[in-house]
Amino acid sequence: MAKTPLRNKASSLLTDGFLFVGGAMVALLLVWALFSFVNPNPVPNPNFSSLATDPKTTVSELFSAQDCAEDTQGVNLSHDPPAPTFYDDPNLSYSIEKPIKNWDEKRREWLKHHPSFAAGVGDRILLVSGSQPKPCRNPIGDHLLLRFFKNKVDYCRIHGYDIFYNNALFHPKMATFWAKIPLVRAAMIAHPEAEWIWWVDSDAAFTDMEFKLPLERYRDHNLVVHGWPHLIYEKKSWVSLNAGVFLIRNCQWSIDFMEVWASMGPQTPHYDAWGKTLKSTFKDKIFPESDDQSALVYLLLKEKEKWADKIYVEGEYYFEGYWLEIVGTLNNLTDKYVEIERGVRRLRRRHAEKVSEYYGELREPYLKEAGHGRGSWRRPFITHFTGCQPCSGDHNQMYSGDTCWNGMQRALNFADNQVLRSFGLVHPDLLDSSSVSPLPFDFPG
Ligand SMILES: *[C@@H]1O[C@H](CO)[C@@H](O)[C@H](O)[C@H]1NC(C)=O
Ligand SMILES: *[C@@H]1O[C@H](CO)[C@@H](O)[C@H](O)[C@H]1NC(C)=O
Ligand SMILES: *[C@@H]1O[C@H](CO)[C@@H](O)[C@H](O)[C@H]1NC(C)=O
Ligand SMILES: *[C@@H]1O[C@H](CO)[C@@H](O)[C@H](O)[C@H]1NC(C)=O
Ligand SMILES: [Mn+2]
Repeated sequence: MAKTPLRNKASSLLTDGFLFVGGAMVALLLVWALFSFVNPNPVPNPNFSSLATDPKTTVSELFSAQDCAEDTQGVNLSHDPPAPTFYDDPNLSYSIEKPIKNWDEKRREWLKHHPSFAAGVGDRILLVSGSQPKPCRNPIGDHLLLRFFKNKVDYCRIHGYDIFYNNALFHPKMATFWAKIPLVRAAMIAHPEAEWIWWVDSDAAFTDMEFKLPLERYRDHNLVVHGWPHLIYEKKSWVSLNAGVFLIRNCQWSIDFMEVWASMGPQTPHYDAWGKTLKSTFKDKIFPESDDQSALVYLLLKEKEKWADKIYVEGEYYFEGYWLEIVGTLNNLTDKYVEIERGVRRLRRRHAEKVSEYYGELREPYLKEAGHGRGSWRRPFITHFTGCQPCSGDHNQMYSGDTCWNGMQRALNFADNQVLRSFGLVHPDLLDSSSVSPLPFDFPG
């Protein structure tokens, strides 16, 4: 069943934006080409021979064997001492139906035995996503899911995050939107080295490859969702937040919270009763089944004292954003970013993909005026295709299939252009993923 998005102003204005894409990209290419002639400011040529005094030395010989035994994060992947940990306790279960106690202590104990993971543990993120075990009914559904998955892999590679994409049902009765809860819970146990599990729906795409979660802001919270407090507490709307993207801390609080959250799910004898309760609580909820999103809003409303102080309702930026209000702005955003780069030579410097975060930070001062979220000219962080149902094809009837399809193409190609740039390519037409052009680079004159 399709979830109805909150703001459904299907404006025909948005489709006008599509016409501008080709023009904008041509302009972008021209600007890049022109850069080579206009900026006289030289960056010193690197001395490649200074890499090694002996030019026959290979790069790997420059580094010790010990460096090579560690992965890029400096963690030891071949160390698991015999001292027992929670993994050796036969009573500990991955199942959402079996409670876990003292998880924080168990995690800490594991980290003690795996000291190479201790450094940086507070910021370590595992991104989790997934889709159904079977082929999609929509003939192009699997292609779309592949591109959405590729987009997540790109984002994670650029930021050094791990990713788990799942196609198995972790609880036979918890399908569709309930499937993520037992999966996230199992991911916590499988990844004690990760402080955060970041669930991102399969129909959501990163559209700002540089932006990083402001983890410092969430220091005192355990769950982060995108939403609007007045719609939760005053309007009592089931779409006052979106449960398709959330960040949850790997801790006992989260294990307990997910147990309560899951208790409204289809695996319980109370499922039908919860459906009625949720439908009567939220006047705008039209379908009778209990769903994960209404259940989450319900817990915020009815068990506020118990949970709300640890739940951060993020409304400042597109922690996830409704695609229909985003896709029409993407070509204008491209222009804005080109305009910034035109004035700042170091932002245009060719660089290794691995150091992309550095260039993201360099860009920040020039985005100060951009704002965040709706109406901003900053790249939206995550664009969520709520209601488009790429896999089944059963999109919400308030949009045409073409609107969904074109929107996904534009967002995915917009994101891909940020990735391909490190490989010297660009999609000149956001609506045509098969077209690519070489990206002219801007070398010092
Ligand atoms: C480049 O580095 C090598 C080795 O460090 C040095 O001998 C050489 O003089 C350098 N060349 C230039 C142009 O700086
Ligand atoms: C990783 O752990 C293994 C097994 O304990 C050990 O032999 C190896 O030296 C460790 N590697 C590093 C780089 O510390
Ligand atoms: C596992 O659970 C059983 C039954 O609840 C209990 O008797 C046993 O002591 C537990 N074992 C451990 C290692 O905690
Ligand atoms: C894009 O920019 C043009 C020119 O500044 C403006 O007229 C138009 O309204 C913008 N479109 C959107 C969707 O923001
Ligand atoms: Mn979704």
